Amino acid sequence: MSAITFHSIADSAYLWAVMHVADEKGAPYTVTPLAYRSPEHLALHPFGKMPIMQHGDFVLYESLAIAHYIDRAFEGPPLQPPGPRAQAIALRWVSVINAYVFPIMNRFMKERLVRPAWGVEPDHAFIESARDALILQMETIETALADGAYLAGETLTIADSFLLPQLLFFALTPEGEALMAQAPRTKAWLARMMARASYVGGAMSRAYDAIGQLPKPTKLAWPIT
Ligand SMILES: N[C@@H](CCC(=O)N[C@@H](CS)C(=O)NCC(=O)O)C(=O)O
Repeated sequence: MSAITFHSIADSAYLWAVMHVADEKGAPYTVTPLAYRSPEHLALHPFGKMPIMQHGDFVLYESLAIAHYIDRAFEGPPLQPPGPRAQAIALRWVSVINAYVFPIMNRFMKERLVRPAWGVEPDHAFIESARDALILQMETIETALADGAYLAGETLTIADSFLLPQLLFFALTPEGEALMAQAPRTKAWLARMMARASYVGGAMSRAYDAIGQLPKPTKLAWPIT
C-alpha cells in the first residue's frame, strides 16, 4: 500500500492523533508542512484547519474521517470495535474530545505553559473559567476507564489516539498534574499509551520533552478540591 501524506504544521495536536492512528496501524506516511491559511492550504481544506490527508488521488480533511479511512484502508489491527455499542462508544469519545476536551485542555496548556514561555501574558479569565470543565473532563475519563484498559474497552481504538495528545500535554500543567494524581486509572492509561511503540521515539514524544522543559508555574491557578 502506498504511503500517506499528511499536510500540516508539525506541532498540531490533531496531526499527532492521526499519526498515532497510522503508527498503530503500521501505515507508512510522511508529513508535508503547510503554509497556514495560504491559498494552497485553503484549497486542501476550505475551513483552514489541519491536518489534511492525501493517499494517492484521495484528499481528505477532518481528523475523525482520516482516522476512519486509515483504519479501513490499511492492514493491521482494527482500531474500531466490531460491535455496535463499543463502536458507538469509541465514536462518542472522539466527538467529546473534539467538542469539549480539545478547546479547553489544549488551550489551557498553551495559556499556562507556552504563552508565558514566549513572554506573552496568558488569558487569566480563560484559565479561571476552565476549572470546572477540566475537572468534569478528568472525572468523566476516570469513570470511563473503570470499564477497561482503554476508552472503549480492553483494546486500543481511535478514541485513545484522539485523547492522547490532549491528556499528555495537559498533564504537564500544575493543574493537570494535580488532577492526574487524583485519577489513578487515567494516570495508568497515560503510562500505557506512552509505553507503546506508536509513541516512543515519535514526534509527540519529542514535543512532550520540549514542552516539559518549559518553566512551570509554581502555584496552582485554582484549588483542585
Ligand atoms: N475539526 C478539525 C479540527 C482540526 C483543528 O482544529 N486543528 C488545529 C490544529 S491542532 C488547527 O487547524 N488550528 C488552526 C486554526 O484553528 O485556525 C479536525 O478534526 O481535523
